[in-house]
Amino acid sequence: MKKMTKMIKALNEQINKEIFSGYLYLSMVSYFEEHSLDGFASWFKAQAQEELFHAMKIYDFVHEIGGTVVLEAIEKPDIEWTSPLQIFEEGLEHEKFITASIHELVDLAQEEKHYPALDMLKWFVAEQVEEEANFSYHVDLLKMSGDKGSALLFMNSKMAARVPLPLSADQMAE
Ligand code: OFO
Repeated sequence: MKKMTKMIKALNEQINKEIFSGYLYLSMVSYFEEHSLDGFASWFKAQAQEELFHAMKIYDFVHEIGGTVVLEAIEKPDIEWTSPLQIFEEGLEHEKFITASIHELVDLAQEEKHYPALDMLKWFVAEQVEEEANFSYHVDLLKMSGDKGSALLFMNSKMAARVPLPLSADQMAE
């Protein structure tokens, strides 16, 4: 195995967190599927995919800088959800946690004078602003709509505009 510097170790931990994010959002998809909120389910499937893309961005970067990717076990996400609002609130909290983690990586890259990592992480700093804004916006909408009734159904139809890339064999065949 190649050398595991502090920076590479921390990037490996971030890969794990990004994959966990995807896992968490897939767990949320399940709630929406069970409640026939297909638009929300579609939005969260796309979100879960985006998290895998985030993980792969770091995964590829670690290899580019001559490091080793060491994949660890992914934590089990929560599976008990009570409402769309609670889900978005949990999502927002999770994104704040990820933002803090990205900022710690930036601090480390600065300390270590790891300029390539600093450059790569700029993308994530901007992305986290978007991630938090996205969840926060939906928390606000759900609070305004009362998290149920026709407003929720209207929101569900709007959420359907965000679709994942083909995920299942059925979709691939379409
Ligand atoms: Fe990877 O941004 Fe969300 O978690």
